[in-house]
Amino acid sequence: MRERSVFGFVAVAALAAGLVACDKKPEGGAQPSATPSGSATPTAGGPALSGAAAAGKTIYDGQCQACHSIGAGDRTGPDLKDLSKRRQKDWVVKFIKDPIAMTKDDPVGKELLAKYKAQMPPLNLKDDQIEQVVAYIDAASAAGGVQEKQEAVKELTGADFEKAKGIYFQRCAGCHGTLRAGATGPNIQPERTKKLGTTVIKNTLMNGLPGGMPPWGKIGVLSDDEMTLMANYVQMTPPEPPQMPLEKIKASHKVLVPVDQRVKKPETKRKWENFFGVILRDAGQVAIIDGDTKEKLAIIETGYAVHILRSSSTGRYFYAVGRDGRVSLIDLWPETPTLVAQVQGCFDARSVDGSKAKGWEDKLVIEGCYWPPQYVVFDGLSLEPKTVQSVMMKAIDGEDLKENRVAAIVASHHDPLWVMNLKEAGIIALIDYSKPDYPMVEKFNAQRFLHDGGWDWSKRYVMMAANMKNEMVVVDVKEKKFVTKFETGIKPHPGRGANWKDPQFGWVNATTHLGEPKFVVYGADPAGKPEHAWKVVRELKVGGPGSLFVKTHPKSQWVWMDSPLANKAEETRQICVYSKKEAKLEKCWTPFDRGRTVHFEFNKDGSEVWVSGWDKKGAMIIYNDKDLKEVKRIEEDWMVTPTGKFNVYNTAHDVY
Ligand code: DHE
Repeated sequence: MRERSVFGFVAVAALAAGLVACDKKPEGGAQPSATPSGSATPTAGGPALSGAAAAGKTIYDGQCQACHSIGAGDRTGPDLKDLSKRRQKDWVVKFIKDPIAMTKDDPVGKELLAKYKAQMPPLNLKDDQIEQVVAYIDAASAAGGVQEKQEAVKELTGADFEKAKGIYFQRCAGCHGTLRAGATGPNIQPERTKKLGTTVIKNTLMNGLPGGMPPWGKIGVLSDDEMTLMANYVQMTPPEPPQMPLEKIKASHKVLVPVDQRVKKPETKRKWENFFGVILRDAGQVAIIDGDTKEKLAIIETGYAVHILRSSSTGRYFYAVGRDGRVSLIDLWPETPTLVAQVQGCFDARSVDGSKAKGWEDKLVIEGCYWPPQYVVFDGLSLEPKTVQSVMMKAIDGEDLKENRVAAIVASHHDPLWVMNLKEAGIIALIDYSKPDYPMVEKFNAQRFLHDGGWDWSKRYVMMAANMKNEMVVVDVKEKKFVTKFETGIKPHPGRGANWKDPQFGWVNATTHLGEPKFVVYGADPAGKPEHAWKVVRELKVGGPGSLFVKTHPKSQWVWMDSPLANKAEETRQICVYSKKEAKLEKCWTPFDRGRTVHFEFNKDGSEVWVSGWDKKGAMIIYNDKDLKEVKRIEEDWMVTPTGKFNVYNTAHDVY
């Protein structure tokens, strides 16, 4: 495997994006089969094929096989053997064309969704390709089904085991969980993976899946040997991951510039509130760039795969958190921005934020861990560890959890509170940092598999995505009350979201989706337009699927959106903008000829938008927000895999 490859993430949806298709009762009775079904014994490897059926097999193996079998029993979706016997051809075609509409509106579709509890994603197949897939299913059914080759699981040991463990951590754990119980991607514990078998798993690793699982083989991240290794590894029992108690966290703590040796006021003459921190993911660095002059001011060695940056309340410091659980504190006031402290609170983390309430500015920092299941609070100026608190608890549906990851954390601007998403549990918690030991003081039963989100325009309500449940959840942080949850589409992924005033619906917020090409606007104005609050008010088909981020600024007339995880290469590089005033898509374009484009950030005055060209030979592409014309492209050697970028002022004040 190439270490730290550009497509490091994203195992979203993974081993089963979940075809929910055909079950027993047809709408309108049993149908004559296009090809008579044959013997009861499935054919090893499948029947001899030609023409449409042969072409259909290629599509089936790449896009359907991880969730369906033909004669080997139900998987995430139903066994498709004899599909044409129990369903009208028209119905099957309609279902494959638009599985989302069918599971929403069609009575059989609804029944299937209820039974399999997994939404089949759109495959974006053309009519002739759908014909080919159906021809293959018919031919395979006629031959008695397909018994996929079952190779014995190779028990890995020594260096092979360690290598597979490392690949799992880098590529898979984010979506499937450290213990593989599933979250953004499905469960891939041995009970399930052994049923899929080595061949099917390898196929999925090679081709990805339409719901967001990246094609690791096709994009060159995993070699054939590595895919074999991983296919075996995920059929073995997951290893027990290590713990990270307070003593160990303390042992990792380093102060590089003691607090009393730091400058007392900004030494730099630059407008530091318009600095940008740019994550250079695979270089393990963060670049600090002057947003006015576009000059690089410093490259900070932060360590492996920084995920996000947040600004301290005053904006003086950037906090960086890496996938390795390391938190770095970067001081922006010296002439050259400087790394002043570092600490490791976990082995795997995605979130960090500071204390933003009046009287608490820059005093504390919280880190949310993916593994171990805990949060850690540090001193805001030295990163000295103060407490570590476990987040192990039951899920809202009563399930006993072995893993409960801390996803997004946002800091209240009004009260000494952090809002924390507890992913597996489905709980949004409030942490009161004015109390000794920084306890969880409220726990709202929200929805399972919480991920990202942010504030409404007034910073009273948080809106968080429960992306595997296709819902947004709303909490009133001022009144400390759960408000509601509502469906938006397949796997909403708003980033921190986008707030603006819609001409008809008052204050609104929005998200795009990982699992379907859909931009959704929902009311967020319970005082001014209560009838629309927390309801979807507009929907648009855009770009991908595979969108990760939306972004706007109070001065902008647009909402920007990306689709870096789309199925088609050109869509992974596409940017689209939506007009707030016209309430329609203004335009989409492809600014980059390689890699993907991802994530947006405005400069302080809202006149420019920065977009990452996410590639080993990366670029920062900067647009004038008024006319959407490119003003600058930073394409230096050091611009390695830029992902998130954060403007000091906008991040400190949560402007989005
Ligand atoms: Fe992220 C935010 C988790 C993949 C870039 N990402 C977040 C947050 C979480 C999260 C919980 C919210 C943090 C907060 O607000 O406190 N991300 C995960 C994953 O679990 C996932 C799906 C898989 C993984 O293994 O990490 C994942 N994320 C990615 C990527 O592949 C991206 C594009 C590049 C990368 O770093 O690997 C990526 N995530 C980002 C960015 C943000 C983010 C840029 C911050 C957005 C913002 O504007 O605040």
